[in-house]
Amino acid sequence: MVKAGPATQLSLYGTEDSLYFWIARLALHERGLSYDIIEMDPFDPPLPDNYLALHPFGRIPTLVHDDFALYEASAILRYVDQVFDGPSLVPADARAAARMSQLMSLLDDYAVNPMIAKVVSERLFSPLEGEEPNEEAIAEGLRGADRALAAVEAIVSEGLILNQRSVTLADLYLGPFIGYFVMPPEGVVMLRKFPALSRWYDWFAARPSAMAANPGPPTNEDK
Ligand SMILES: N[C@@H](CCC(=O)N[C@@H](CS)C(=O)NCC(=O)O)C(=O)O
Repeated sequence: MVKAGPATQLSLYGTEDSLYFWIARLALHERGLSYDIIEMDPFDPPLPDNYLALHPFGRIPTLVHDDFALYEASAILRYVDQVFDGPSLVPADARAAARMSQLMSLLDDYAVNPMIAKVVSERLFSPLEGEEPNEEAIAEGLRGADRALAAVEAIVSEGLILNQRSVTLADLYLGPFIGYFVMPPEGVVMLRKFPALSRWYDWFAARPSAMAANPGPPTNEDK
């Protein structure tokens, strides 16, 4: 295990207004690591060839630790957990560990599109581009979000993970999804339907790593 210091260099490529960049930053803050942010905006192409050499799909984030480059947020979280000092972020219990993997995968597959690509992008990011939010997309996103959050509520209620006792990769993954989702008012209203998840989020959002990594609502100045 190592602590990032003079002998070890950590850089995170990405841009602040990004879900997966926020997730990766959370892991670094959770471990109390110092790191450089190298600004890379995938929504402002073309990306430089030296970045595409690190991430052939041209997305963010990418973590570079000394001579080791790694993309995919879930892989970054697992790497940071294993390499840097701190309490394990993967449960020892097989069922809790499996539930954690399930949660991360369900968020990627069933929550990004409705919650982030539809509700958050349309309500928060489109106006910054001078575009009217697509209300139909938002309504469809809210229906999908309801279904995804009901599944998350069941997992929180079960208590194997997201139980406010120990932090796992599931907490670090879920936090930014909910953090973005409650930036528009529709998200705040919907979250209230899910009491266990709401209690978890109140606890999570007050943790120092969550507060340090939260980019806040996007503004025109970020553009
Ligand atoms: N599976 C990837 C997803 C990364 C991703 O989609 N990042 C977004 C920003 S949150 C991105 O780079 N989008 C640019 C694009 O879609 O072209 C991961 O876990 O890192």
